[in-house]
Amino acid sequence: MLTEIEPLLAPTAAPANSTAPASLGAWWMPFTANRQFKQAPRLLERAQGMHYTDQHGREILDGVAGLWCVNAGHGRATIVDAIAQQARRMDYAPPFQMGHRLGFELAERLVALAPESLSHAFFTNSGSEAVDTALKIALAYHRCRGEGQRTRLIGRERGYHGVNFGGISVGGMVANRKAFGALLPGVDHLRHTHDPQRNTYSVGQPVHGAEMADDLERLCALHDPSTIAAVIVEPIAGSTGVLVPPQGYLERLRSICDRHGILLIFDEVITGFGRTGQPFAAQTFAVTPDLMTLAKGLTNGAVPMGAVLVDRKVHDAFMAGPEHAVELFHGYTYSAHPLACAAALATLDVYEEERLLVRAQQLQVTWAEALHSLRGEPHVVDIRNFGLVGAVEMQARSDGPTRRAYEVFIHCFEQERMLVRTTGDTVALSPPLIVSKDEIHRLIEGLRRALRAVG
Ligand code: PXG
Repeated sequence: MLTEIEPLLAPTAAPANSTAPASLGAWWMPFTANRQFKQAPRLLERAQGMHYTDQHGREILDGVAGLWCVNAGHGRATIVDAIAQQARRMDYAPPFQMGHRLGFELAERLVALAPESLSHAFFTNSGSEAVDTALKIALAYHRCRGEGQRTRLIGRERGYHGVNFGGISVGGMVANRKAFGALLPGVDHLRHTHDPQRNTYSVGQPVHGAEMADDLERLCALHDPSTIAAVIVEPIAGSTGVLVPPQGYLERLRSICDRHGILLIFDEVITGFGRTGQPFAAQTFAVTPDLMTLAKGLTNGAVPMGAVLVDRKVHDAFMAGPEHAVELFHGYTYSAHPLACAAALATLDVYEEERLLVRAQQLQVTWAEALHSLRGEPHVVDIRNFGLVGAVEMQARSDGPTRRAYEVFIHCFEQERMLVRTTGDTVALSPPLIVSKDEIHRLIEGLRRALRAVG
């Protein structure tokens, strides 16, 4: 049933130079209501700076950095040039028993940016692959050390770790799991950290809830810690609607892992590359994981790429066998793809030259004040923020969860000409880190009007 949103959807006539496709039939689109979308498609044609241009030539303010990835803004000339030049110089290089300069340079740059103990980088092509790679490294690490009985993986309710089998097994978003069978065996989940009774409208980290990390002790007691290989969490849970860790929570998780010899994996696919005011959330929260997964902002979204950063002791444990032996039977045809490496190196240059990885520190007060000014607007039941990420949670409407949020999304796009992201009945915002204070206010005022407009 589309009736209540039809008036918002009426598309303006396509201009003569529109490149709208002849048919929308064959592309089975990801995480999309395909039939609904194809009745009234939203097509993007160009992107520059803080804006997309849609098929009608309308400028759309990007409130979510594409999909949490275009941290330096769109169409950065140096990134585009680096990709083009690399495509001409060498289109592809096999990464198995061969290498190329950019892969080594990028790995060095990444480990230099990360907490000191993370000394090596393994390249993948997406966040989902980075997660499955990290889980495999964790399992293989314990086996290398003669602790092959450590086979259990612990995730967290409401966690999102991509869509591959490992990632959905440790993930805790029900819709992403329930259709896909029994998933990996030997997985368990910590309770999530959302606590609306105590923490609604927290500005930054909620005060209450460090003790929720003790749920890991419960799982250790249940399974025996000697069977647990790793715990994976997002420092700030993104996809589920921006859940900021309670003060002291990550520290406590770290110390419980240390006590029991369990590896701690931070999935920084969203929180990496400046979203929290430091290069990585591990630095912002001063808690260092043993493995860290990255993607998205790594190439500013320009070429698919992911990575796992690995603690030195974990890496070195693999290096004990004979030198002619492959240490890790894992990798992808496109690991360290030259175009992705070129894009990532140019992206890191932009981040550094424009000090974008710490820019959220300067903007976070403006951001928090603007977001929390939505308190009291219709439907709003909670507001959460950290660095340059934010979420406005709405009451679900009686005709079903997600319907109101979808209408807000459509209203923002069609009337306010801005792109936001919704999950459940939460609107999430994570603008490119180049966002100006004026653009922050535009986003918030657009969202305010949308909240007032929807039923
Ligand atoms: N881990 C985390 C923490 C993520 O947010 C992935 C892994 C998977 O990355 P790839 O590159 O395989 O998509 C993600 C991806 C949303 C949304 O709900 C978030 C993501 C992807 C798509 C939609 O806004 N995050």
